[in-house]
This record gives sequence, structure tokens and C-alpha cells, in this order.
Amino acid sequence: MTGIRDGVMSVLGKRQDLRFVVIGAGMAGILAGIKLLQAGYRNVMLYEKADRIGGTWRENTYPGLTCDVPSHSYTYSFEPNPDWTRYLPPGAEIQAYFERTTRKYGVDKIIRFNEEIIRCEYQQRQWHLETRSGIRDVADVVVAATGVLHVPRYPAIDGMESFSGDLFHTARWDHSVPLDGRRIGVIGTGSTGVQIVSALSERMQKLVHFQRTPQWIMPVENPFFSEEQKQAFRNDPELLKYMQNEPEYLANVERFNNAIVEPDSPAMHEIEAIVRDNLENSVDDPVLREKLRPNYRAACKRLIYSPDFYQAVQRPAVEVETGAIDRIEPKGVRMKDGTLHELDIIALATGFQADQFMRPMNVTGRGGVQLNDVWAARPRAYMAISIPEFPNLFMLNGPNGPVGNFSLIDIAEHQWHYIEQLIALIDSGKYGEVSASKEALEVFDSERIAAAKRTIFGSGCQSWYLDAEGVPATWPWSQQRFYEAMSQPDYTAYQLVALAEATADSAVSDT
Ligand code: N01
Repeated sequence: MTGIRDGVMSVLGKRQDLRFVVIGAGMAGILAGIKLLQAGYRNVMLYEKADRIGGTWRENTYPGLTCDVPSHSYTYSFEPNPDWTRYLPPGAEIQAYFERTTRKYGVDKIIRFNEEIIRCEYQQRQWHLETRSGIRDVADVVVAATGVLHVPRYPAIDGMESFSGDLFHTARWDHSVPLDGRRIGVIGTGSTGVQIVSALSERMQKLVHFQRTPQWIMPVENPFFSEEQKQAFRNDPELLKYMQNEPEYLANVERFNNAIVEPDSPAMHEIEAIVRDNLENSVDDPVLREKLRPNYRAACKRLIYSPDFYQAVQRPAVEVETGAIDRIEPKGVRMKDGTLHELDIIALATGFQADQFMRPMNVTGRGGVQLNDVWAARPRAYMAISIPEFPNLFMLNGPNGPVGNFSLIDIAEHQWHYIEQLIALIDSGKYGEVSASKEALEVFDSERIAAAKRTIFGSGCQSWYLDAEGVPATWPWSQQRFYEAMSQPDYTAYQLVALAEATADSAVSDT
């Protein structure tokens, strides 16, 4: 189908009047804004529900917040940063990096803050959008960059409202609440809970870590970059480029990805041996060690990288509570065995509803099709990017894309490379509507599901990677296959409606 591509490339730029709306000003939305401006489009608007950019890095500010991807790899490929202070970037530095980059590329001038899109409806060949405050907009192309983990999941524990201290979800950390020398309970042992416990274990008078399921912990070092090193990065762009694409890190990511899709590979057995040794060698007390030992395979849940979690849980002020929670009472957390943990603060590190994506936005596609109906069983999209009957709407970090211990920035950049080729079809003036065909999605999704069940994520544990039917909601093939898939769309998988035809149809529906 290169004919389609060649044909449209020759007339590129014909429709520079195209109106783009990008939903969300987190990492992916900012990327879309930068790329659209760089491509020469001037009619671009980003809508952001909050009062600042940053997405997950704006919302999460809990103590210890750190990205587990090395700093220099957690950057846009076109915007290296010589000033990272540590091997693993602290959340506040990532937020500052995105704010700086947004300004540098002029994206800050095209964002409307405090405007949550609540309705997005396809009518007469365009998307009609409405924000919560009542602003209306019309776009030719919508890029949904709404993020994956943005709706906090609150646990169903009785009595939460009765607690007399401070209780909040970790993505809503209340910084007005003093911490030092007080008693805190942290419920949850995902990446978030582990980072918080590690950060607070020496500050609290008492810290109870409520662990429903233990986690495998991958050891990692997190050294500071010296002033000399940062100066060298500033002086030498080649060195900085090297750091961004550090061969050892890239090889590790590739090995890790291959291990995920081949759970019985030597690479996966190697990962298992490392985390097992970490547990055996780091935790002295045999009773605590057994409490911390998972009964499922490493990397089945998202693998946790931590330099100091095992040290933290062995500090005198820390207690790992593995019993079942009965309820929350005014004074603290009551266990099923009757024990009461008296606390001043309870932090709910209980994760996110990972299947929401654009929702709760009300999205209506061609012919009145409702996204909520299409996604009733599970969110699906061809290549994680396009949904049949939702033309000219493309997703960054959409459902069933790659998730794991690697940079989502890299994923979003590859996805953008793919999306811009779809936009070129619309921009050419030849095609009025571009969306994946139903047949292509069916084939893609059935192959994806079959492969996903064979990944390590499907090896028998509970995690946010699993969809409502227990199938890993991820890209289940190699990283290489993802890069190849994103290099150029297979246009035969798309329903392409000629502009003339789409316009005629909309004229009919107008009458
Ligand atoms: O959430 P999670 P998270 N009673 O869903 C427990 C990214 N991230 O916020 O395992 C008791 O992983 C639940 O227990 P169980 C990263 O992608 C990245 O920690 O279901 N416990 C689990 O322990 C990560 O994977 C970084 O039995 C309850 C925990 O809450 C994703 O965010 C840093 C419970 C939830 O774990 C989500 O991580 C931080 C209940 N009723 C986050 N309900 C980086 O470093 C739930 N739990 C890049």
C-alpha cells in the first residue's frame, strides 16, 4: 500500500487549516503539541483538566517519588537534559523538565488549563468537544493523550470516613499534614507503597506497611551525578546522546522485554535468580523474610526496582502487617484478628483504575457509536492507537500498548511517528476519515490476547496489567516487533473514506 502513502506525501501541506485538539497535557500530550507545531500546524489546542502540565508527575508528589527508568533515558529523544541530579530521576525534577520543555517549544501558549473535556462527539466529519465549564470546540483531528494511571483506585474498606486522623490516596498527597515523628499506615505494596515506605522509614515514630501481597524487588543503585559529570554532559552533546542511549541500559530493556514474552527463557530465570538472591541476602530475620516472599513469579506484577526497600522494612519503627484488614476506625486500622494499629495518617497506595483511558469522557463516534459500549468488555484499539468508527481520533499510550519497566516516552515517540503518517492521509486532502477497520481490530486483538496469555504477566498473579477478564492488557510481543509496527501503518488495516465521500455523507446527515 505504499501507493497510498506516496500519493498523499506529494500533496502534503494542502490543509494547513486543519484543527487539532490534544486532550491532556502530560508527557504524551506535550509531545503531540511539540510535534504538531514543528510540523507547521498552527491550529492546535491542548485541553488540560488541571491547572498545570505534567500528568502523572503533577498528580503524584508523595515522599520518595522516583521514576525507575534512568534519568537520561526518561527524556524526549530531541531534548536531552544534562542537569539530572541522579541516575533515577526524582518526580519533582521530571515535572520541572516537562515544564521547561513545554515552554521551550511554545506549547505552553496553546494549552487551556482547568478545562476538562467531558464530551467528544463525531458529527459531520468533525469532532465536537465540550469542556466541563461549557467551552465548545470543533476539531478535525483529536489526539487523546489522557494517560493510563490517572483515576485513583480507592479500596473497599469499611469505615474510612470515620478515621479521625488524615487519610488520603497517594496521588492526592496532602502536604499540609506533618509527617516527622508521627504514626503512619501505608496500605499497598506496589511501586508507590514501596517508594513511600523507603522514604519515610526513618522519619516516622511508627510506620505500618499493610501488605496484602508481597513483591519481588529488583536491586538497583541510584547514585548522584557529580558536578563534573553534569558539566561534561553540558559540554559534550555526544556524551549526552550516549547517556540517552546507554548501550547497557538498552540491552537490559531488550533482554527484559524478551523475558516478559518468553517466561521460560534463560533471561527470565536470570531475573528470578537476582530477585530471589536480593531477598535472601538482604533480609536477616527469617520470619520477616518469609512475609516478604511472593508466591508468584518475578515480573508477573510490574517488577519493583528499589535500592533500599528491604533496609527500610527492617528499621525499628517499621512493621510489615500481612494480616487481613477488617475496617478503619477513628483511631486506626483494625485487623480481622482484632489487632488495632493506632495511627495519625493513612496513605492509600492502592493504585489506579487502569482501564479508564479517555473515560469518564463521553465519546460518541460515527453513527452514534458510544465508546462506553464499544469498551464495555475491555478497552481495545488497533495497535493501541485507532478505534473503528472513531475516525481521525488517535491515542497515545492507549489500551493494550507496551507497559513495563521501560520509558513510556520512547513508546509515545514511536506511536507519534505512526500517528503522523495517519494524519498525513487527512492532511493530503484525499481522505476525510481515517480509522482502523473492524476486521483489522478483530484479527489484531485475537492474536494479541492469545499471545498476552502466554506472557509472564499471565503466569498467575493479580495486577493492574490484567483486564476485567484476567487477560494481560499489554503489547505481548517483542520490543523490536513494536518498533517495526510503529515504523509505518499497514494501510490495509484502515478504513479510509475519501474526503469527497465523507463530505457528501455529512451533507446528507445535515439535511
Ligand atoms: O499501584 P499498584 P501503584 N487492601 O496497583 C494494594 C506506576 N508507578 O500506585 O497486590 C489492601 O501497583 C494492592 O495489593 P494486591 C507503575 O507502573 C511507577 O503502587 O492487589 N491492599 C497493591 O499492593 C506502577 O506499577 C513508578 O494484593 C490493597 C497496591 O495496593 C503503577 O504506577 C512509581 C487493597 C496497589 O499497587 C501503579 O503502582 C510509582 C485493599 N483493599 C508508580 N487494594 C515508577 O517508579 C489494593 N491494594 C516509574
